[in-house]
Formats: sequence, structure tokens, C-alpha cells
Amino acid sequence: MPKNPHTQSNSGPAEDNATTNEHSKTDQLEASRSRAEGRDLRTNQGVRISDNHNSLKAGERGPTLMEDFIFREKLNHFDNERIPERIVHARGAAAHGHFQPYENAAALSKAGVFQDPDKKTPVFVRFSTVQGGRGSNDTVRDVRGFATKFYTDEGNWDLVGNNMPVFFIQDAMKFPDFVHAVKPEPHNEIPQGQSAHDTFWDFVSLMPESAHMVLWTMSDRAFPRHYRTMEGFGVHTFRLIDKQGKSRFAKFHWKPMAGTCSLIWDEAQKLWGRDPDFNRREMWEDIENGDYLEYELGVQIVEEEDEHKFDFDILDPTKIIPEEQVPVTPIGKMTLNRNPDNYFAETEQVAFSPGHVVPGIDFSNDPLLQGRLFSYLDTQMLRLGGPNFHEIPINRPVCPFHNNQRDSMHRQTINTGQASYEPNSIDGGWPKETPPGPENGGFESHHERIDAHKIRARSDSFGDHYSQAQLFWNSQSDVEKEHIIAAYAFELSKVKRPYIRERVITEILPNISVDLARAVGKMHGLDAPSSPTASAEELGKSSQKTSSALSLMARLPGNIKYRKVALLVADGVDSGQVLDLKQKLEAEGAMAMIIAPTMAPVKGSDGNSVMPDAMLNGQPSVTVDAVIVPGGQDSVSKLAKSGQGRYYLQEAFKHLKVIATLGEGKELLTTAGIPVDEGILSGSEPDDVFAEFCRLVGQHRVWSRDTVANDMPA
Ligand code: HDE
Repeated sequence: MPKNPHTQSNSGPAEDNATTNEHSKTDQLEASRSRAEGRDLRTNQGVRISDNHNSLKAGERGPTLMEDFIFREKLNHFDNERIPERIVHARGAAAHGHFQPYENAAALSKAGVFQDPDKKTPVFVRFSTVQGGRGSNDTVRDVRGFATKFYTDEGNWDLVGNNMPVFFIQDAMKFPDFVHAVKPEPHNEIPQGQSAHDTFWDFVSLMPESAHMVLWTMSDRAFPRHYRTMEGFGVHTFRLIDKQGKSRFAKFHWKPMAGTCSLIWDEAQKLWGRDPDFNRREMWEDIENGDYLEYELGVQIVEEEDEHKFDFDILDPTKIIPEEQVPVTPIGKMTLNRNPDNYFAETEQVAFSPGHVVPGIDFSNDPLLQGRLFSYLDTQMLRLGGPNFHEIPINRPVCPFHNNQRDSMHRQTINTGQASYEPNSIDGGWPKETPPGPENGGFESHHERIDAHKIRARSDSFGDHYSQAQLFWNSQSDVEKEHIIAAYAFELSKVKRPYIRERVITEILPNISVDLARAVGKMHGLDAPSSPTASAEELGKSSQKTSSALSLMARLPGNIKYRKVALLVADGVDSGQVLDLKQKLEAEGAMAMIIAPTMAPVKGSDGNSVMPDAMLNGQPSVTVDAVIVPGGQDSVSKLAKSGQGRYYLQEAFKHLKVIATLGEGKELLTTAGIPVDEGILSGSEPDDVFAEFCRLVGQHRVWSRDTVANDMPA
């Protein structure tokens, strides 16, 4: 049959091997952007609308007419605007950016994304909480999702991780049970965004394999200060495959360049009301201000022959590989530098899957990972309305893709040609398979030899449930331990059934630490056993007793870059000091916020006025990292008389924040009843306190104040 001259032929390998750059995804999205500036209002069929305020009626006071196709189209579309939210990780915020390898990592993996240190691969990252619905709060006690889509030349690679390196269960078979237990309870849909309820603690106290992960979620890691100060982990052991086809086991880590730090519980709770969008807002604003988020990608590599040399099974997702045993090698850096244009189109419709891998990256037999390989595409069929969601702009690969999949809901691609099958001779045999190869080859699964009985069972090597929970506990600083004790006590206080509380305190906690069990037991009026109660197998054994990487304190920011500092002012403030402080703070990369009782310009003592950035109750102390009270008698007297002014300092003190006062500012400390400690600085001029202020804020909080702070009623 003669070829139709209007039919484009498949361009074949030349097009397939086209390379992309860091802008490829943004450029591709441009085709889908719709800008309304200067444009007429029209229906979806392109008809110009003359009146967007009134429906068509039979008379001015009469009934609306069926005939009004403009009204019906508008309402029809509106009525169907929502899609099901994600069954877990419903609340999220995302950003675009790029990943750049430090050097050629061909010795580890043939994946193109790791080869060229000059090449930037576009990425889209979605951070999320797990338990709550899409409208829940950002700062709840929960795991955070950290999902990255790399738009590589060889297809999309999704690293769908969390901010904690282990998981609650060992086998995907238990995932629906776990999620049913942690989600709001079925009879009343309470509580939202929290694990402090009966069904969660019932389940985890009957599933000792969850002990390690539950301990992580009871630590301050469960409410990161900012997404930029949060670690990320691929959790499972994956495989990297080099050009020779050699496989090595690998764990992925995201190490935040800004260090690690978290909120503290009272602060996190207050933020639910004061700023439910706290984490997403800060990420958005920082990116708008050019303060990009940066993370190093690191890998822990285990040679195949070393698979069994550990005290635990590297396929068990409730285990980490301690960094002392296998160091994390940094292989590249990710920068998040662009906010999405549209939340729904990008953040809500993005579809991640751990099954999206490229040649050079492969799976291990971790039974949790194996189950995930099924679950993500399956859930997305429902959530995104059929199997064509890969065509949604945010999900499309930047490299070309052709295959014989056809039709279904909302198909956008207009496939030309008649042969939607392979082999074919009608369309010249296209699209054709690509044999595996060291470069640009077709995907080839690692040739792992498997010779086994079909068996529905758990390997004995997964029997250790407590040794790494002990390792985590032993690696925490005293303050972190106190926070963990308080977290268990708080959560269990919300559990109505006494026998569940008792089970946690007497049957789970003593196997992690007798001290932990006793401390929590004391707060519940229960005696904890004086020695572990689990079997030797469950207690396991770890040659590693502590691991410094497990403490949040190990990677504190060390400087005041990106920190928010409140300057509390009122009429009569020493405006010279305010401007000097602002300049000094900004020179160090911090954000200085002038905060006043109202948004009216503040009259300085020298007659100059200062414009406030926010009001005391609009930018409360829970939203900043440190507070400075500049001098000026009238200003300080006004703040001291105001309940909000005094509360600001009391709450900042309670949350272990550094407070500095200049001149008369010191009087506010006295009126607010703030005891002086190493984190309370006073001087006459900014230079008297600035260096020490920066040093202390670099430590994130005044940790030595932790026990005293509990006495502050704020
Ligand atoms: Fe997920 N998980 N998960 N998960 N997960 C989903 O996929 C699932 C697990 C993670 O921002 C769902 O599209 C199973 C571990 C992130 O869009 C769902 C199991 C880790 C996100 C699903 C796990 C994760 C999800 C819900 C156990 C860390 C959000 C909506 C076998 C390594 C991605 C969706 C985003 C989302 C299933 C366990 C990370 C239902 C079956 C372990 C970051 O498919």
C-alpha cells in the first residue's frame, strides 16, 4: 500500500537517543501551560461568554432554563473537580529542580543519570505526611514522604522514599492492616493526622516488628522543622547494575545540605492552629526568594558476596545498615529551585512508583518492596481515572516513548499507523525492541538465580525485632530520649483501652530499653518489667551498640542561614538598632522579620518609622527560630504591657529558642518572667550579642534548657 505523504514516519533511534538537559521538563510542560492574561472568557467549546454572573432565566425572577449550556457546562465541570485523594500520603507539597552527579559513577551503575558530572537531570519532588487527609496539618507527628521523580534520558526513575530509613512491617501483605490501624478510626473518623489512638497502638503492640519504626516516629524526626532540614531514605535495599552487568546492593540516602533539625512537640501542636501550612509555606516562600533546598544523594553499597555478613538481613525493611559498617558515599546533589505553576495539575496528579526504574537500577527481594511494585500503579488507576495517567504532563517522560498500548479513558496521544502490535510488517516493524546493552540498552532484569520452593512464610533471618530499636535508643542524646519518653506517654494517654497501654509498656518497651519502659510506665502508673520480656530471637543481637548518624544532633545546621529571626518592636523602638540587626542577620543568610503589635508603621525613637513584616499574633513565636528585642523604652514598655508581647518571649523560651535583648529590651525578660540561662543574651548594641547569638542559633536550640522549659506555662 502506498505511504500517505502526510503520515510521519517513526524517527527511530536518532530521536530515541536525543539527550535532554535540566530544562527539558520545564520546556515540555510549557506546551501544556495555559495563560489567561489578555484572553476572552470562553466555554470549553470555545464560545465567547457575554455574562458570567447570571444564569439564563424565564424572566428576571423566573426559573433557570435547562437550555443554558453555559451554566450547565460550568456547574458540570465544577461538580466533578475533585479526584480521590491518595489512600496514604494524601497531603503533600512539591517542587521542581535538578540532580547533578558529582563525578562519573559508572563503576557502580550504568544508569545515565549518574554518568556525566556536567549534566543536570530534571526532578520533581513531593514531600508528604502519611496519615492525614489532604486538608490536614503539616506538622503532625508522622512519617514524611520524600518522593523524587528523575526525568532521565532513559525514562523516569522514581525514588519513592520516606524521611525515616525503616518501616513498620516486613511484608507488604500487612500493609492494608497497618494502614487501617493508623488511619482515623472507622466509626467516627477520629483522629486526623495522628497515631495517638487505640487502633494504631493495638496493632503495633501486637506486631513487634514495628517496634523500631514506632520508636523513630516517637522521636522529633516525626515533625521536621523544614523540608530542607529533613533526611530522606530509599528504605529498601535496591540493586545497582554496572556496564558489565555486575550487581551490587544499594541503600539510597538524601542528606540535607542545611543539616538536620526538627520542631518540638508543643511547638508542632501549636502550629496546627497557628499555621497548618507551615512546612509547605516555608518551602514555597524560600523557593520564591531564591533560597533553594539542597540535598546530597548518597549510597551505601554492599557487594553481593557480603550480603550475609551482617547481624541482620539486608532484605528486612525494618533494619538500617549502620553508617559505621557501610559508609554513605555522596554521589550527587539535588537542588529544588522552582515552585509548581498549578497545585492540582502537578503536585496532585503526579504519580510515583518504586517500579519506575531505568537500566542500571534494579530491585532486591525485600518483600515490602516487592509488594509496592504492584500497589502504586494499581492505586493510580482509580485515583487518576484509568491507565493513561502517564500522559498527564507532570508524569510524561522527557525522552520519547512509543509502544502498542492503546485507548482507554482520556487518551491524548493520537497514535498514527495501523499496526498496534508487534511483530508487524505494516508499519515497518516499529516500534522495535532494544536489546540490553551497556549504554542505551533495553531494560534487563538482573539475572538473579532463584531455585526455591513456593512458600508462604517469613525467613528466620527476619526474626530480630528489637536490636536496632535498641541501637536507635542508645544513639539518642539525653534530650532526644526525654522527648521520646514524653511522646510515648502522650500517645498512650490518648489510648482508651488500658490493656493496650499496658501491653505497650510491659511487652514492647522493655525490649527496647528498660529505662524507657520504666519512665513511660511511671507516667502511666504502671510497673514495667526490670528486664526484657521477648525471646532471644526477637531481641536479636547487634554488634553495633550506638551509631552517631541516628541522632538529629549529629548534623545540626551550625550557622544561621535560612533561620527566621523575630525582631519585636513597638512605637518608640530604637530604629537604628532594628535596621542594623536586620542587615547583620541578612548578611548571614537569615531572614529578619520585624514583628509589631499592629501592621501600622512603627515610629522609632529617632522619628524614623519602620514597616512591620507581620503582627505578633500573625507570625507567632512558633513560626520563628529565635527572637531579638531591640532597645527603646517606650517600645519595650508597650510590649511588656501586652499579653501577646510577654507570651511571645515565654513561648520562645519554652521551645528552647535563643532570645537576645538590647538596652531596655532586657526589661521584657523580667516582666515575662524569663529566667536567664546560656540562651538568653543581653547587651547594649547588636555587636555585643551577635556572634554568640549566631553560634547558639547554629545549634538550633538551647538544649540545656530542656527540663527547665517545662515549667514555663506558655
Ligand atoms: Fe507507599 N504508597 N506503600 N511507601 N508511599 C503510596 O501510592 C504502599 C511504603 C511512599 O508523593 C500509595 O500513589 C505499600 C514505604 C510515598 O505521591 C500506595 C507499601 C515507603 C508515597 C502506597 C508502602 C513508601 C507513597 C498511595 C508497603 C518508603 C507518596 C498513593 C508494601 C520507602 C508518593 C499512591 C507521592 C504512596 C503503597 C510502603 C513511600 C497506596 C503497599 C516503605 C513517599 O500505592
